[in-house]
Amino acid sequence: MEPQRIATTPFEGQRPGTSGLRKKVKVFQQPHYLENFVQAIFDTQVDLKGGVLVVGGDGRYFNREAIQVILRMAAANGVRKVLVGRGGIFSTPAVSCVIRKYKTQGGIVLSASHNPGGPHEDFGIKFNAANGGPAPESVTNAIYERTRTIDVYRTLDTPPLDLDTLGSTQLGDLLVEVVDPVTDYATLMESLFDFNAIHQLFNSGIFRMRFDAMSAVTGPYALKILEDRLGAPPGTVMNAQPKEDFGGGHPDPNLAHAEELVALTEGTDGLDFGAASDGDGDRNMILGKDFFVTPSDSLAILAANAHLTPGYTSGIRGIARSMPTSQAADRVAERMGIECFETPTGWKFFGNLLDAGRITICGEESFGTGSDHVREKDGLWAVLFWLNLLAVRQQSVADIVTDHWHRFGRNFYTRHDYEAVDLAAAEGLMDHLRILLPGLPGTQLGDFTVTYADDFAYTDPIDGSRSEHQGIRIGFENGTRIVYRLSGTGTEGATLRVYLEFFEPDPSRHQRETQEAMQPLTLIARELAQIEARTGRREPNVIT
Ligand code: VG1
Ligand code: CO
Repeated sequence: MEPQRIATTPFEGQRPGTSGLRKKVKVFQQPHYLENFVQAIFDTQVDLKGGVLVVGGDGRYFNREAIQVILRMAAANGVRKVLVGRGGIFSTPAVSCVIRKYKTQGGIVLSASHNPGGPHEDFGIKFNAANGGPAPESVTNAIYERTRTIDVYRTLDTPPLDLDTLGSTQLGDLLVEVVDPVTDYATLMESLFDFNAIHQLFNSGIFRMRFDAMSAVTGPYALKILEDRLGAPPGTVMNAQPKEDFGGGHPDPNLAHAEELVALTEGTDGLDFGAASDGDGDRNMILGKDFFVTPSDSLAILAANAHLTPGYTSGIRGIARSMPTSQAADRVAERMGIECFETPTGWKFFGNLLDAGRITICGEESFGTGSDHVREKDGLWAVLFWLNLLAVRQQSVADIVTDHWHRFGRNFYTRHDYEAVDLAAAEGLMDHLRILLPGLPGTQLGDFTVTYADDFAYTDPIDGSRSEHQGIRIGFENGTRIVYRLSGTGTEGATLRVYLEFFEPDPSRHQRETQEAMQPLTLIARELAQIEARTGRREPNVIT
């Protein structure tokens, strides 16, 4: 079985974004497109030669074909062993778990996360390093540079391998081991949380919950952990069967896309707890009865209560949040006397801090929370964390959150997304804001005085690497902020994200409705950026 050398030419635009290379399936289906990117990984990540690689994805359309391509190329590029999830399935946090547990040289995750799947929808690929985390910018830049000059890739001419039967097969010099994608991950969760307490909560007969897997990758994980191990009643996991097109929906756990679940938590008969995860299993949404927990609050609450769970009894070392995430976590860190870091958007920026032991818990406003147990955000981990808290504190979700606001004050928070807007218009809007920045400090916008205005740049405290243009921040007194960013995960035009936040110390004002309370700031944000004039959009199309 001689490796073949196939001549190729570079494709434009193979630069990974916030989380890997994401494009329409049709783009990935072009001859050599996927192969070029994969070869660029092998050409730049030299430890993979003779090493072990983990491969799996969220099961979306094109997942299986892509895995066959990667296996043949891994064999032709001298990889010694590949661990692939049965059926080609691995959630993103499970890949991270397996890389770390077996000390492999890295992993390849196939997913476009919360973006829809199917022949006309999205696909994605990303490389995770030996620490289990998404490759840092130095690595993604090297991979991208390689795609610009690539002229040959290596593969084998072999039929597809069976991915559905556990066990090992030889592919040339490569050993391909099909493994159960759930077991190692479930074992890790059991080591972090009080499964007995959660089991008792389910047994109490007075606690009702649903977990919505959104027809995506977490179905098998949630069935095994929630229903089999923790004894939740059958049917607790909804939409548990992963589908190539996620049943036609957006596998995005938010109030707009998880409507069915949200409805189940509302009204007199509403569930006590609702949770959902995204396409690749790294996001989470947490709901109580008639209650939505913002991801920024969730991060702060998990950090403040971590000592109540077995995995974090000795406390946490530090917290990090992405820049647009609310400053609720900062208040917890301050009270606990621990460090708090503000990083650019994207999980890859947490990796060094986690590896260096500077932080234990981190999160993003985009429904992502995680800890040093892996190097990805982790949807089911957050759900189990909340279940553990509910079991120990014997309070409702709403009471836990309200209690937190009483202790720390409330950071009102919302994000407004303007999706699929014209790229040039979106870039023009950001340029316009950049020009305004130097003149803003000291000026009055509505009732607010600008205290700082900048284009966020980050210097990694561990390796000193610098990342610029990570979002426009306009700060006012008392932590009030407007942040503007363009998405780095979309595949059509541009998506403008506007993040709004203000702090309310007065408990008598904590129960206000968020969008209403935010209205003055919303109007300032729209006007300052000339959103309607520049994009033609009066209103955002997704509000979280
Ligand atoms: C979005 C979120 C970001 C998250 C990223 C990947 O990126 O804002 O916080 O890390 O998605 O999440 P952007 O560039 O579109 O704003 V996932 O669940 O797609 O791996
Ligand atoms: Co995701």
